[in-house]
Amino acid sequence: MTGRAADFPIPDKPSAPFPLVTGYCNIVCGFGRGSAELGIPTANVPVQELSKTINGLQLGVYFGFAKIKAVDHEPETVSRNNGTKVKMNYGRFLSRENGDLDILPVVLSVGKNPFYDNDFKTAELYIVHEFDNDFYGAQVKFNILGYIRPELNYTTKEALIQDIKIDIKTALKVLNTENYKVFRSQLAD
Ligand code: ADP
Ligand code: RBF
Ligand code: MG
Repeated sequence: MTGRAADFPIPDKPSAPFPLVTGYCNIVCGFGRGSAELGIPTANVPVQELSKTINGLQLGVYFGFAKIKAVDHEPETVSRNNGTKVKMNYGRFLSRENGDLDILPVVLSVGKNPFYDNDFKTAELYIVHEFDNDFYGAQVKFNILGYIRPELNYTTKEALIQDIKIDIKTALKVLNTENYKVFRSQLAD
């Protein structure tokens, strides 16, 4: 799981500019490709809601912890740019019993998704947890504890998926070490 050419060495504890922590950010809809095409859903957050420091990070893959909360709002259906519809449930199905509200490991992609030819930057979080429902319109607060690799272009969808799976493994391994685990508490209220 180590040794990909693009991997950066991960220090044994977060080193500057990390840790970075956000406030609660809105979970908005993107193109809907994460789950549909890659089988890896990502909660998209507007980059304008992120700090200058986070926006100044190089495009690539990062890891940390995240915590989601529901927003008190009536469900609403919105249209994507491509015309498909998304039902925003504002997190009303999030379940404490299922662990959905826990502080969870996250891999974060800050990039322009060259594989999909986007010309704008997105910040997307894959939260390492099985949710029974989506949670568009809910909010997420997260920290960034380290950097895994730069954003890459891929010739196949399978190669992108495979690399994301390696990112997830790498993140889980590091987040499980004492010097990183302690930063879960940054997200406790
Ligand atoms: P979009 O392009 O609209 O972001 P995705 O296919 O990436 O579409 O799906 C994202 C949605 O899936 C998230 O907004 C969230 O509501 C839901 N979701 C379900 N499980 C997860 C997960 N483990 N991590 C992130 N989002 C998840
Ligand atoms: N997209 C890319 O084009 N290149 C990447 O290197 C890349 N790395 C990613 C790493 C992770 C951990 C995640 C969650 C996503 C990554 N993506 C990457 C973004 C992917 O293309 C995106 O999630 C889909 O376009 C759905 O929005
Ligand atoms: Mg997404």
